[in-house]
Order: sequence, then structure tokens, then C-alpha cells
Amino acid sequence: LEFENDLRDALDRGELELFYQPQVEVGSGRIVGLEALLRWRHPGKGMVSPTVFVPILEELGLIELVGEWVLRTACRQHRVWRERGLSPPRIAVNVSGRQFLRLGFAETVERILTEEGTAVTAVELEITETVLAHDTDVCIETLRRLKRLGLEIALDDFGTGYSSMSYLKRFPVDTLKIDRAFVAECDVNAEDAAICTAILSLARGLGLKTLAEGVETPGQLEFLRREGCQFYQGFFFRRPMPVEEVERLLAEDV
Ligand code: G
Ligand code: G
Ligand code: MN
Ligand code: NA
Repeated sequence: LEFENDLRDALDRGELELFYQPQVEVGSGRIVGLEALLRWRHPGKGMVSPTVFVPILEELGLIELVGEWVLRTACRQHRVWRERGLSPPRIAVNVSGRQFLRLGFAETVERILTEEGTAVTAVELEITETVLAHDTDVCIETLRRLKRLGLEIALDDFGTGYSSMSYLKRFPVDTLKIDRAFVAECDVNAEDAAICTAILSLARGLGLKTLAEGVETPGQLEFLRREGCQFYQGFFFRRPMPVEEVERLLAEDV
């Protein structure tokens, strides 16, 4: 309970911050994106993982507020980097199911982008596939509106939820993110290899882009390259990093 109260105040106290993990094109090694990952610097407990506090934010009904803060912060960060001539790639922002399914989500996104002077091409939204299984009508309408604005959408943790393949046909998404559970042993385990290959083939057939998460070794990357995966992220390239580290990396890259 004390933890919950701390969490209620975390935003006001400036204890939330964004780390960023580069997303890389397999073929060229070029950085094409930065996934924004929320962090909570708890005064006593140190860095708390979003896997712990995002579900609590959802329960407390605070995820919309924090979600808007995340998008706005990513937009501002992108602007700061632009103004410094760092040519930032686009920023991928995670959106929780509750936030996404709330009426008016697309309008909220549009308003924040307008207020922050952010181009739609400067951000991408990540939603998990389980969102698609919930409120189908709201979901399709929201996705359509976001697409009409010109935003790209990635399906996060693909393959781990219980959504049916038919959703991929009906929902206008752009990228499948292969969950790291399948990537971890893709080069040594025949079953994981088969799952990755199947997802890549499905994406190709549907004209979707593919990004493998959690790439940690050259062997995994080699497998993914051979199987035609377009993008990856993971500790092998870089861990999620604080702003100053991202700046150093972008400066090297120019
Ligand atoms: O960043 P890891 O580094 O620990 O992230 C763990 C989980 O938290 C992932 O499932 C990730 O999608 C989720 N997450 C990270 N940042 C955000 C965020 O800004 N909003 C939401 N809703 N989830 C996030
Ligand atoms: O669910 P989502 O994909 O948004 O969250 C990404 C999560 O994966 C974050 O917790 C991030 O810190 C973590 N992550 C990123 N790269 C790697 C990796 O190479 N290995 C592992 N084990 N975790 C990773
Ligand atoms: Mn994600
Ligand atoms: Na994921």
C-alpha cells in the first residue's frame, strides 16, 4: 500500500523517466528506431521495473495519465535531439491495453503530437496482440484513426498472446515484433526456430515488417538474417539506455 502511494506521487516527484533501446536494421546495421522504456527511480528501492509497476498503474487508473506523459516526453525528447542536429530516428512508444481501448485515444495522440509539434513519422506506437482480442470495434476504429493520421503501429510480444491469425487480416498494423521468448533459443532449438520462421513467413505474406526482440548473440542474429527478419533490438546491440548515452550513440552515428 505504501508502494501504491509512492507510485501515485512518482510522476509529480519527477521519479519517472524514459530509457531508450535502439532498433536496428539487420541488413545495414543502421539505427532505425528507439523504443522508449519507462523507468521508476524509487527513492528507497532504486530502479523499479515496469513489469512490476505498470500493472499497478493500470489498477489504480493512472495508466492513461502516465501513458500521456510517456508520449509527450518522447515527443519533447525527439525535438531536443532534432534541435541539436542529432538526426534522431523515430521513437517507439508502448501503449497499455487500457490506455489504447479508452474512447478518444486516437484524438489524445493527435492532440499531443500537435501540441508538441511532432511529425507523425517521428513516433510509432506499440500495442500487444492481446489488446486486439478485447473490444474489437473500439480497437479497429482506434487503429483506423491512428493510421489515417499517418502513424505506424507495431504488435508487441507477437506470438505469446491468444489472438487469432485472422486479427492480422482485419487490423491495420505495420510491424510484428517477435517476442524474445522465441528469439532466445532460435538458433539452437528446432521448435523456436520453426516458430520464428513461421512468423517471418506470415509477415512476408501479409506485407508486414518484422522486428525480433531480445537478440543477445551473433548466432541469433545470423539465424534471423538468414530467415529474412528486417529489424532487431536487444542486448547484443545495446541495452535500454538513459538519455545521455543515447546522445553519445547518435552523435557517433552522424
Ligand atoms: O523495459 P523492460 O525493460 O523492463 O519493460 C518491461 C515491460 O514494461 C515491457 O512489457 C514493456 O512493454 C513495458 N513497458 C515499458 N515501458 C512502458 C510504457 O511506457 N508504457 C507501457 N504501457 N508499458 C511499458
Ligand atoms: O514487452 P516489451 O517488448 O515492450 O519490453 C521489452 C523488454 O525486453 C524490456 O524489459 C527490455 O529491457 C527487455 N529487453 C530488451 N532487450 C533484451 C535482451 O536482449 N534480452 C533480454 N533478456 N531482455 C531484453
Ligand atoms: Mn515494446
Ligand atoms: Na515485447
